[in-house]
Amino acid sequence: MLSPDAAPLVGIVMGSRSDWETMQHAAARLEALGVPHEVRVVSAHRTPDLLFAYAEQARGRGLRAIIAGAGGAAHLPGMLAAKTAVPVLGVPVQSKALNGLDSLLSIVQMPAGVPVATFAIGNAGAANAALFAAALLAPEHPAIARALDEFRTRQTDEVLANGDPRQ
Ligand code: RP5
Repeated sequence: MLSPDAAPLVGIVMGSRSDWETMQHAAARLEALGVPHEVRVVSAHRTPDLLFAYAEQARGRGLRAIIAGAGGAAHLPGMLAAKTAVPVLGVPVQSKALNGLDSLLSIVQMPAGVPVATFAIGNAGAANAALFAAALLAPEHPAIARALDEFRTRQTDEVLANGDPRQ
């Protein structure tokens, strides 16, 4: 187990506090797997200078992945990826107006040369981005690799043990 005080390896950022309801699922997964992480609101539109500073300092501060969630005109993941080579995992937040299709299309359609790994809309995307970040870290962090393997085994066992949906 990595020390809870260890420097963050993963940054979870989101365009607004209102995205936390979704992005908390990423934080919960990282917490459960013992992955040191930080959580910040960083808006592409409302705090662009902070976005640039965050991206520019990410690698030097030891971040190995950035999970970026945003909704609507979701420019945060793409702009982070434009400013850092640290892998950016984009989570489309489910918007009220268009159910997150706007967020998904804003995040996924990056031009060649500036990649963002794009996940499912909403809670599942946030959870999977965290699991993916843990998988990226696993080769260099045996404790994370073990936690990830145990999670997968537990998940499989639970499904196998509850195969009859009538019970
Ligand atoms: C985006 O606008 C945020 O990522 C959020 O999903 C959406 C709405 O933001 P609020 O108006 O709730 O702050 O930038």
